[in-house]
This record gives sequence, structure tokens and C-alpha cells, in this order.
Amino acid sequence: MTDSKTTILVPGRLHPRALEGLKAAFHVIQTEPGAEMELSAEDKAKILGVATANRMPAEWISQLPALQVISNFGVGYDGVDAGFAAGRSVIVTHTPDVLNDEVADTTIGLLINTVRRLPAAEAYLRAGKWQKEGPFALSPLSLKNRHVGLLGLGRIGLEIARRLEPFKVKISYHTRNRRDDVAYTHVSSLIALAEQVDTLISIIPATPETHKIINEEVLAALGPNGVFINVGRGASVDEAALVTALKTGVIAAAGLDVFYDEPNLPEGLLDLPNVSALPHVASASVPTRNDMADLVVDNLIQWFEQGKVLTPVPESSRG
Ligand code: NAP
Ligand code: 8YV
Repeated sequence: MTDSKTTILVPGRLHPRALEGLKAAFHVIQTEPGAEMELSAEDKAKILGVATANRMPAEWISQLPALQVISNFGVGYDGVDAGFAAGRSVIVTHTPDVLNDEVADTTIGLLINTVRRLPAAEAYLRAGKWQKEGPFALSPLSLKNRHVGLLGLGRIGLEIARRLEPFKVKISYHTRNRRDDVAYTHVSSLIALAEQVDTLISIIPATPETHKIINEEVLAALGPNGVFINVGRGASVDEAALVTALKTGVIAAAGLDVFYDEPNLPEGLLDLPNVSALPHVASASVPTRNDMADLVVDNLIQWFEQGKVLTPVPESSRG
């Protein structure tokens, strides 16, 4: 390669539109999944930027001596070591806001699917059982009169809360910092929130602090009428405790878009009739993923053309 374009590494798979946008502006080196850092020393030395779908650990960052910026596809960037990057003056960007509406819409759909068992009802109809066996069983649960607790009330959590208002449910939330721009009740701990509500929606990032915080104690506090919805990250959940709680009636039902070890699910989860599960699709529409792809590319273009990025993660915004 002899042209003078800036070299960008794409370690593994990336959204095709992001890849196309990158190729129009940069010299792109894309490596295979499983062999992401199999590059010559010469190539490593000329890589100034990375575009990734949430994977750039410290071990990879440290192999790229000239790296300036990592552009992450996704608002959650738990797979990128942003603290390590900041220590080496490498900026990390992500894709906030452009997916808020999609993820919030999906959350409401997942909540209703879980409470009213709509996917099971459709499967029943498609299997011809309506004609053969009569009406589908009434759902034991309803959204009526529920008290929803949001674990996380950030960009997406707030959109979920706004969408819940017309359903006439009561809304409370737990975050480390109380928001002074909302009227929802702030609860100072997760366990207190779980005790007060009957429906818990998790929309927090995966961090060391949030690792497996939805545990046996929290599920017991949520109680036998309890519904747990997770659209944040699977890492926040003790999945063994969740499966036990669902099997033994400690909680009533769960709706899950994210899992601890994706794409692997905990054993036995899908056999449970009180589970509605999705394969991490909360932002997965063509328009929203296109917006995310464009932001991934625009962050890199802005950096190399103007020396600033559009949407840095907090670790890169500090000091
Ligand atoms: P955000 O604006 O940064 O909001 C994060 C919220 O979590 C804030 O309210 C924050 O409040 C709270 N939080 C963080 N750490 C906490 C802790 N230890 N205890 C209690 N609350 C805590 O992020 P966002 O844009 O809404 O996105 C949230 C997450 O959703 C992402 O990081 C990503 O993992 C996930 N996500 C999933 C999908 C999907 O496809 N399923 C799509 C998009 C995003 P405080 O800082 O005050 O505690
Ligand atoms: C994407 C997400 O599925 O933005 C996030 O944090 O979890 C989702 O929007 C994911 O990032 C795609 O890699």
C-alpha cells in the first residue's frame, strides 16, 4: 500500500455500511474474527485508528504504538478498555443517542411479550392449536397496576420511562445519582428498589460495579409477582440465580435481550414457559444500525480532519 491515506484497523466483523464508509475515507485493514491482531509489525506501526464492535482489550491496544482513536459501534463499550486507552492518550468514541428510541421501543415490546405471553400465543396459533384445542390460556400476569423500577435512568432509561407513562404504571428508579429533571421516585439502593416494585427493568452498563448485581437477594426482594426485564447487559445478572428464581416461583417471569456469555444462554432457560428471550436485538433495525454505522465513521473522520471527535466516552472526556 503506497497511498497516504490514514490506516484504520477493523478487528473482526463490522456493520457493512460502517466498513463501506471507512473504505471511502481511509486505508482499511480488516482482520479475521479469532485472528484480530495477526498483523505484521509494519502494519501495526501505521495503524492510527480502530473501528470495532465492542472489542478492544488492553492487550490489543498496547500492540499499536501509533494508535490515536478507537471508534466503537454501540453505546455500550464494556469490551473496549477505555481506562487503559485514556492512560495512553488514545480517545474512545461510542454511539449514544441515535439508538435511544429503538432500544426503548424494543424494551416496551419485550415487557408486554413477557407479561402477556404474546410470543407463546402466536406460536400456539401458528401450530394450529387454536382450531384443535380452543383459545390460548389466559396470561397469569398483566401490566395493569404494576410498579416499574428502572435500574438506570440515563439516555435510554429515560426514553423507556417516558414510554411507560401512558401505560399508567407507577415508575421509580435507582441510579447512583438522583436526577433533578424528573418526577419519578429515586430509590437509593437496588435492593430497596426491588423491594418496592414488582417489575424491574435493567438498562445499566456493564462495569466492575454492576457485575452480577441482580442476584438471589434482589430477585427474592422482587417477589413472586415480580417481572425482570434486561436490555442493559447480561453481565449485570447472576444467571444461575435467575434461572432458579424463575423455576421455583421466586419471581414470576423474565424478558431478556442480553445474556452473560452471548450467544450462549444459561442451560434450561429456554425451556421455561415464563421466559421471553431475544437475541440482543434492541437496536437491531436497519435505520438505527445505519445511524450507528455513520456515527462510527464520522467520529474517525472528525478526528483525523479536525482533531476532535463527536461522541467521546466519559473516560476520554476527562482532563
Ligand atoms: P447512560 O446514558 O450512560 O445511562 C446509564 C445509566 O445507568 C445512568 O442512569 C447511570 O446513572 C446508571 N448507572 C451506571 N452505573 C450504575 C450503578 N453502578 N448503579 C446504578 N446505576 C448505575 O447509558 P445509555 O445510553 O442509557 O445505555 C445504557 C446501557 O444500555 C449501555 O451501556 C449498554 O450496555 C446497554 N444497551 C443495550 C442495548 C441492547 O441492544 N440491548 C442497546 C443499547 C444499549 P448513575 O451514573 O447516576 O449511576
Ligand atoms: C448493539 C448495544 O447490539 O449499543 C449497544 O450497547 O448493545 C447494541 O446497540 C451492539 O453494540 C452491536 O455491536
